[in-house]
Amino acid sequence: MDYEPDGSKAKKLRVLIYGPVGAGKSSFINSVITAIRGRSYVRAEANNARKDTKSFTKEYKAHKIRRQGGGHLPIVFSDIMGLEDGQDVGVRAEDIQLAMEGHVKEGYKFNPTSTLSKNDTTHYNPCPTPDDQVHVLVCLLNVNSTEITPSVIQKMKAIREKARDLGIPQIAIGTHIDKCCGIIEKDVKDVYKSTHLKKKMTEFSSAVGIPLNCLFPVKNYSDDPEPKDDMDILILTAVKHILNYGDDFLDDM
Ligand SMILES: Nc1nc2c(ncn2[C@@H]2O[C@H](COP(=O)(O)OP(=O)(O)O)[C@@H](O)[C@H]2O)c(=O)[nH]1
Ligand SMILES: [Mg+2]
Repeated sequence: MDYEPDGSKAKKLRVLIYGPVGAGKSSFINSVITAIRGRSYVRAEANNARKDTKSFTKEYKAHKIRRQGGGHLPIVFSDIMGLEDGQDVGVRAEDIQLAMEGHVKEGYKFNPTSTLSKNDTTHYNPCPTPDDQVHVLVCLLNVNSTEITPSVIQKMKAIREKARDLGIPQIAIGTHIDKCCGIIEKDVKDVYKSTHLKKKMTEFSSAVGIPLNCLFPVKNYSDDPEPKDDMDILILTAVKHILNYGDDFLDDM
């Protein structure tokens, strides 16, 4: 993959992924790396304890993608601790805002009960450069999670509004489409034939306030890590839109 952001603005495109616990954020990052590199990849720790509702990814970490010929692609994906239902649990919307502005240094462990303080000089970056700042915000949801609780919706709304104020483009990705209906479970190629998925995506769109044309269905690599073209197409379609939106944002910077 040859991608270069506008180097006069930023050396790499920074993509921030947020969403509820278990939505498939870590799996999505692994899936992108698998699709780009053409071989299975497991690094961003995906949590296999399906009943677990507590967030597994706690540290703010940027995942780089190694280039075939050496070095890294100029894109980094940050996966953050999941949004959880209720006060003082999961990542705080305020911390996601700080991350978008580039104030959160890598390695910071999100604290559900308090927002990163300016006085925490080890983790707070007082003067973020355009490289530290987030260029695309990605909202990730399991398309089958019918009830997103009002408190999670509220947190997502706060994040979206902050991104809008900062002019950061936003897209949404619907995961677990294979568990949504038998047609897709049998063959991911038939993703656009499923009226059930269409209904789910429409509900998702209105729940998070992101238009349908900015919402992409994906089946993550989870049980079977072997690369497959039909899965890669959906994953890379989402990536292509992320890059396009990121470029538009850099243009406007
Ligand atoms: N069937 C299926 N399982 C998925 C998909 N995406 C993620 N998973 C599984 O869902 C669980 C939670 O995923 P994870 O990436 O840890 O979610 P996170 O909390 O958002 O980082 C794991 O068991 C994954 O293997 C998907 O598209 N389809
Ligand atoms: Mg995770």
